[in-house]
Amino acid sequence: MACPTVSRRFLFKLGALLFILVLYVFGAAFYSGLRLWQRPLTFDGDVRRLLNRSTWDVVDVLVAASRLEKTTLTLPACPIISPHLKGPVQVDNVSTPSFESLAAQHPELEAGGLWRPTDCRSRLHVAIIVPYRQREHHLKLFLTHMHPFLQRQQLDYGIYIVDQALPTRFNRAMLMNIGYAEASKQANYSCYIFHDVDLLPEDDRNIYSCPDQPRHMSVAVDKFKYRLIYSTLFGGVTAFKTEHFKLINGFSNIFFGWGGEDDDLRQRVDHHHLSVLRYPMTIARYVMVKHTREKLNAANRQRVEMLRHSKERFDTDGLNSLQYDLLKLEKRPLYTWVYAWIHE
Ligand code: UDH
Ligand code: NGS
Repeated sequence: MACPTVSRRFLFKLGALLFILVLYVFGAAFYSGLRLWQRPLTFDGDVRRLLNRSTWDVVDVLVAASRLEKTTLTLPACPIISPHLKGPVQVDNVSTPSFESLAAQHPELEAGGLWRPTDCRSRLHVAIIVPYRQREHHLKLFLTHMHPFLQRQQLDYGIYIVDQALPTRFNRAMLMNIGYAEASKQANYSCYIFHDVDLLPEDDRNIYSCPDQPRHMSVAVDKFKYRLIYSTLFGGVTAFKTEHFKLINGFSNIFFGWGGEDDDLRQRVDHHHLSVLRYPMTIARYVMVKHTREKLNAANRQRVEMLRHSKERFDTDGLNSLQYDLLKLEKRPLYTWVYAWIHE
């Protein structure tokens, strides 16, 4: 009768082992759950990252998913046309509140100048990338105007101010690439809008989305009497689906000083057989805030010659050759500040 004794002992050991295992599983699940409940979750930041992990972060994913369901997933999709649009809007290009009072007016913003509707699930996940240096007055006007504008469009958006450290010559195009690179580390944006700080849209039916082809947004600017100064103009504000921006290898990095970088970008679009869309002139209207040209952004004398050879560089000069030093990335109340050093 040795057999039943052995098997009883064996069964007891097995039972104990199973008990410890179950305790371990529940303990870890409880701990993971606690960790996630303690802070706000974002779909892109948290769930995507968790989904990339393996083993037992499955527990994290389940907890995250159950929380999302309570927040984002059960919300209805936002209507195709936002009910909050006003059409033509007044553009204030004079008053300059302090950043503090502006921030106080926007308690709805998440740190870093992020926002998404709370009553519906946005259809659009957009990063607004702004090249910047020493234009505080413009920046205040921009933020004052843009946050309410983008919110009326029910976008899930973030504003990234990409600030070039002194004293190298200004490089608008490279700042756009840096903005793209840094914003894409923060979230999985499907749409990038590259936006001069001195352009303020006058009509909120000018939706900041990225359609199936790149879009030139700043079609009719007051400075040019609301006319397109040449048919292939691609400066000011442009919108790209992420895959298209990657496809064209972003902007060129070699245009220091004013001019030409937008024409180079346009050539990249054409080269990849993409077309450029535009909203009607009656809607895509902008006010350009007045300013003089900065010394470190003097016209680039080589720009015309450089444009002649653009095509030779498309595959080697752009996102895949981007080099910079990130001096700081700060999630400020109204925007994410990306402070970068560019070598010339
Ligand atoms: N920018 C800065 N700081 C600078 C230079 C440029 O923030 O020192 C940014 C800003 O976002 C600006 C964008 O780069 O909107 C484009 O630069 P820009 O405004 O100088 O170029 P734009 O073609 O205007 O819009 C040039 C007009 C020069 C004024 C001529 C005066 N009659
Ligand atoms: C073109 C420039 C573009 C510039 C556009 C509008 O001539 O970079 O004017 O400039 N191209 C070249 O110089 C080759 S604006 O009047 O808005 O400052 O964007």
